[in-house]
Amino acid sequence: MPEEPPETGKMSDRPRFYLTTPIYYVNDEPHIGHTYTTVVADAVARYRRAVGYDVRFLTGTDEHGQKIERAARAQGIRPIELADRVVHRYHELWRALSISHDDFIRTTDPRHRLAVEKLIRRMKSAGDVYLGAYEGMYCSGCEAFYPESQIRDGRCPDQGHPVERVAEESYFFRLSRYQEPLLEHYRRNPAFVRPASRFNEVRAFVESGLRDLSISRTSLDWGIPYPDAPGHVVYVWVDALTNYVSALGYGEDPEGAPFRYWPAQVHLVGKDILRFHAVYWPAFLLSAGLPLPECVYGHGWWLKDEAKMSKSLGNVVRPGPLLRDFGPDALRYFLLREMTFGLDGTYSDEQFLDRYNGDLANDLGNLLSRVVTLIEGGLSGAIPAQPDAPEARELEPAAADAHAAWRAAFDAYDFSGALAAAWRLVGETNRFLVRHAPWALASDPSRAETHRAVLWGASEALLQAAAMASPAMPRAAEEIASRLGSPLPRDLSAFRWGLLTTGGRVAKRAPLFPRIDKAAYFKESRAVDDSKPIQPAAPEPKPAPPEGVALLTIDEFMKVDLRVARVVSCERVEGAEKLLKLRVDLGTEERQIVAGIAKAYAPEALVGKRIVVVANLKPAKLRGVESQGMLLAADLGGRPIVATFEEDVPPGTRVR
Ligand code: ME8
Repeated sequence: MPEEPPETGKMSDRPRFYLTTPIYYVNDEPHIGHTYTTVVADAVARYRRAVGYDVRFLTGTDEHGQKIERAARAQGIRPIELADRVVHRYHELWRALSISHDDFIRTTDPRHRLAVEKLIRRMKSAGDVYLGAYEGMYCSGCEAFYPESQIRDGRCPDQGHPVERVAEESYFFRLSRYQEPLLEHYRRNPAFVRPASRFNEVRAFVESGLRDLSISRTSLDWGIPYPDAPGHVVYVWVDALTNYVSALGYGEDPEGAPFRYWPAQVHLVGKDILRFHAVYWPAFLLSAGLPLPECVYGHGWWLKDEAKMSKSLGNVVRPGPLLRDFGPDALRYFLLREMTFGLDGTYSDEQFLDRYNGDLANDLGNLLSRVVTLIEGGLSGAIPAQPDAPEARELEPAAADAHAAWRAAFDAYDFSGALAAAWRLVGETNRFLVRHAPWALASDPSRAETHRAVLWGASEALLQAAAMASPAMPRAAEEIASRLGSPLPRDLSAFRWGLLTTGGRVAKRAPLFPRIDKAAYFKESRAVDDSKPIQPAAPEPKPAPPEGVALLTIDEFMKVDLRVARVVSCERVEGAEKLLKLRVDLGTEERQIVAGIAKAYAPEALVGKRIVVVANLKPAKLRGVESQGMLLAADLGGRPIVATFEEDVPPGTRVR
């Protein structure tokens, strides 16, 4: 059953819904795993707004700790410089994907530091903090200690990252005290952790006994100074988890003041970090006297080649190429539709294209073109008032059913189910058109009313489906509504038949989701998955070029995709004295390029420079290192001089 529609009225009367994503580490650029949680959160936020909630949606970045410090050192820059650079990428990506967050927290924000200090002081005054010494196996990949018994071959049990022995003085949080209070909370709140199978794992972990938790580090500078303890910085997970309240002003509010939107209705996280959210975070909150979130949802992983995507395995799929080739709504749709929320899912280019062609180009896109063309041809492009003929209501029960199923599924975090409900209506509408064949009715004046009713009914049903798709595909939904000459309905709390604007004019435009020829796509385009570029097919044998320098036609020249790229980082290739390996930003994606310029350039001299790259060159390996393009340089008697720009040209700009 869908939740009761909340009462409408003044802003403050609306029920609140505070939801969060994890804050992402800034040691690496976002991949589709990070994209997934944020797209899910955005769909939930949009859905809740549409059914009447006062929504607060938070995302952000986790910028302190050893992991970030090391990544910055490897690039020869300060941690804050790395953070600023990667945060910029997150902002760009969220904008490109129409993410509607209300706030973006960075753990380097002053407001955040105040909140962390306040939380620690509260835990201390509760008698839950003491000074001790820690010796143990630390995993900087997970930023967590593990018991020695769990270490296999020097690697952590959760994700297989290398661990190292750490011994230092540390402040401890009395986590052991919270074993019973946590179990009690779990008993009283059976939906505190979802899905239920993961709740069982969390419960079993707590039942097996909780050890006190080290919450400060002395071997590290890159963190929030631990209050009143020079030389200590706050353990990065205490720091990170506090973001959920620091963004609400916890640190800035006077002691004890209630702060708006807390507690959260849901923390959306991947299953990799469920324990931090379902055990440590509630224990900190209990200690600090704050209410606990209503639910922590630990979703599954996107796998590639049967493994979780990770930079170290080199199997990540980045959103850039998918966005470039298919647009934001196709990517959002795929992520929400293809994965059963809570379970793991496997990414493949093939599946992406199948979903795109099947659901978007065929089912939805064709319905839209059909309806618009029929109204243009048969009704001079104007949406009539709802006709009296029964065909105008024929799809109403299907739409009402779809709406009810859509609400129930969204309330249950079943995004695939919610979209399936909307697509059932799309399918019904396509069948309805085939059944009534309005193209035949148009020529029979005695059936004019039926003709109008069929076209009106199909348009209305399509607008209903677009509204249901809107939390997942906000731009496409707006576009569909606009092509039907109606505003996209904002209030979706209750089903209502008759959303179309009478007199609205339909607009015929290019296909919303043009069909992609799969074979040609794989052959011609760069890979959907840029972690493993699919090699273009071997070129056709060409006639031998004429002697001397051949003249090119403009079309031939334009086949070379020259782009401005910004050098993000650059290093020597071990064992190859001529080669430098560059990471370059191409606007929509990053690439690795290997160039034989090491004798002429120190790696750091190139970082930040804008260069010209051949972006559609077949990837090649140089000394075993993959190069995904080529940079342009003048050849001055064997000395390369890299082509650069004097002006600040945005990465990705075409050069011709
Ligand atoms: O853990 N499939 O940050 P992080 C699905 N800073 N989701 C994935 C994924 C995959 N293959 N890979 C990553 C951190 N994610 C901490 C969090 S919160 C207070 C601190 C998503 O950059 C998923 O939500 O490693 C996962 O929990 C998160 O990205 C981890 O991001």
